[in-house]
Amino acid sequence: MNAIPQGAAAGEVPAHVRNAKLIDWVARIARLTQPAAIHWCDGSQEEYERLCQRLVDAGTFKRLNPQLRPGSYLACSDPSDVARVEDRTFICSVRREDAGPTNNWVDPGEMRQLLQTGDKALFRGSMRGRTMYVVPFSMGPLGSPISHIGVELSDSPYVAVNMRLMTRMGRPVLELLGSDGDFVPCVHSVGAPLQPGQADVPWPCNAEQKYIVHYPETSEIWSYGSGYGGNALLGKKCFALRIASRMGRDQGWLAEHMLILGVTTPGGHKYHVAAAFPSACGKTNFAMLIPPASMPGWKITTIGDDIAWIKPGADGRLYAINPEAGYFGVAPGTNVETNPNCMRSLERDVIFTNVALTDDGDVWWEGMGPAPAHAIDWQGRDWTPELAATNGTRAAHPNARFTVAATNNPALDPAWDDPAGVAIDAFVFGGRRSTTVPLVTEARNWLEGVYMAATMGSETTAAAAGQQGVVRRDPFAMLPFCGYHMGDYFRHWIDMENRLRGLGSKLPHIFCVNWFRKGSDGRFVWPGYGENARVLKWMIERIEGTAQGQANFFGVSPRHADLDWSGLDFDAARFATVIDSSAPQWIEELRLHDELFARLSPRVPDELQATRQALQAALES
Ligand code: SAT
Ligand code: MN
Repeated sequence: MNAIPQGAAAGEVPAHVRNAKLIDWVARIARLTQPAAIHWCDGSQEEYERLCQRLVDAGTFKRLNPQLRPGSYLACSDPSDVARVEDRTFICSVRREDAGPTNNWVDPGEMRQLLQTGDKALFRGSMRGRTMYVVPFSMGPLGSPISHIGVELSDSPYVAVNMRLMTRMGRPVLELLGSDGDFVPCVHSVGAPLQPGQADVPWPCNAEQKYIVHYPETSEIWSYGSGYGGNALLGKKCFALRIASRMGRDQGWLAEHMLILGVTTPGGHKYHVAAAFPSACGKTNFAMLIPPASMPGWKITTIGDDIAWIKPGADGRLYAINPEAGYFGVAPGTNVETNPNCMRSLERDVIFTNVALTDDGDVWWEGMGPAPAHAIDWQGRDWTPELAATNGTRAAHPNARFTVAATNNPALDPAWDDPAGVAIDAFVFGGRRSTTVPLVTEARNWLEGVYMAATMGSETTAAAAGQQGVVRRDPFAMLPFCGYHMGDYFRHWIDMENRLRGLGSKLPHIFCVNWFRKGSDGRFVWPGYGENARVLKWMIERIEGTAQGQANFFGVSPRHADLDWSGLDFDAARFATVIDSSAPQWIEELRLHDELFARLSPRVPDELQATRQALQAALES
């Protein structure tokens, strides 16, 4: 056995690391996983470049043409490791009921046996032949009262460089941690130890076994077998949503799957909107949206594109930070029309994963623009438009991603890194629904808004492994990300109303949107993207008390005349097809709400059951 003696692991600790708990934990994980070396990340540019070069040498990265895409790389993953694996994701709370029926649960003792303590535990020796990177990171602005620190130990240099773009990472975090600061421990292994002399592959992972494991009571994360996205960048979904949602419930705050944007009106008033959509439903596009030319004076700025941590302030308003410092967005479909700010963000210093490589050393994906005559697809094969037309081969994987620092975004909000956060004026909830759900509806009160969010449905996308395009209930867009019982999560949201009212505050407005209604021809009716600014404008004017709407059996929606149509040809008849609520469809929809509530029973708050009954009565009358 080439076990690392305790002294060796401890001996590699840089002098500036003073946190005893951290030093001890790193030594313990090194004894368990047996890496060949330990690298403490300092987060510097020099280190980033050195690790990227190591990835180039290993064949994981291809350096892109520095004239066309300076400082950028392409990684192509193993075809078996391309998305989050929800069926391999576990919430190991002490009691099964606390994980709830929407999470996979295994007894924590049993899981620890399987991963850590048993003779054949998966992490035992799992880093042999590899370097273990110690990645200290802050989720949120350094030192913010809303932020938290984590440390990820990973045997993947791809993870280390991605974490540098996605979080505030390195030495400043260790300084903040000091000698006795607390952190969330995150252990990640690709699960592909190397025997002496064994050659590595470009994308090591474990095709047989994957475990994405959370212990919510002790705030620990253990991830095994995958190197992709949310499975491996543990600050993101694992910490900032699953672990943090549980921390927020216990401590009185919210960890949400929401973008945060700033809207400045022509009158110079600034509002902040937090919006929840499931993965790959356009959160990044919405967060970077440019209003159409016909809306002069309106300006939208990005605070975050995926996750929000939100805390009540002493004034009773909700203050939000983006815990992340970069974007891990879907590349396919992104172009100068759908998201010009994003395309500008991607001009340099980007890590692309699973897009195609063009012959001039640049990247391409479906929906980016004119196809190249020839490219190498994400699986390393020749690709031409002719081949694609004959056998449907995709150049980029549908869940292909870019990783880029937030500071690349030309629309970045000046307050994006403000430790105080921004005060939220509105929540928006949206799913991908080809029928039933109107373009926009405002909830008449907090409870109605919570009901809308709790019963949200969405058609599944390529962000998660599994069947695509089927409607599933995705409450608050948190179905795969809530670290505790979904019914208790609804209760936490309902209770927030009294907490805020007690502090004497005006509550944020709540809206429900659906950009994805389809016509009888199967095509999207609403143009979406930049035109969504019209809907946003209506929301802001509702907050200001100037816009009109019409009460439905459920909330308030605009009539055609209530929206600003200047510069867009979208007549009342077409509008009707995106705003209407068809009674037969809603009767079916309410039945699906019942199914969700039955699944979560007995922990569904009575208030939501009562709202459900009231909706039925209103629909029938
Ligand atoms: O792979 S991730 O979980 O980071 C992306 C997503 O699902 O939104
Ligand atoms: Mn997401």
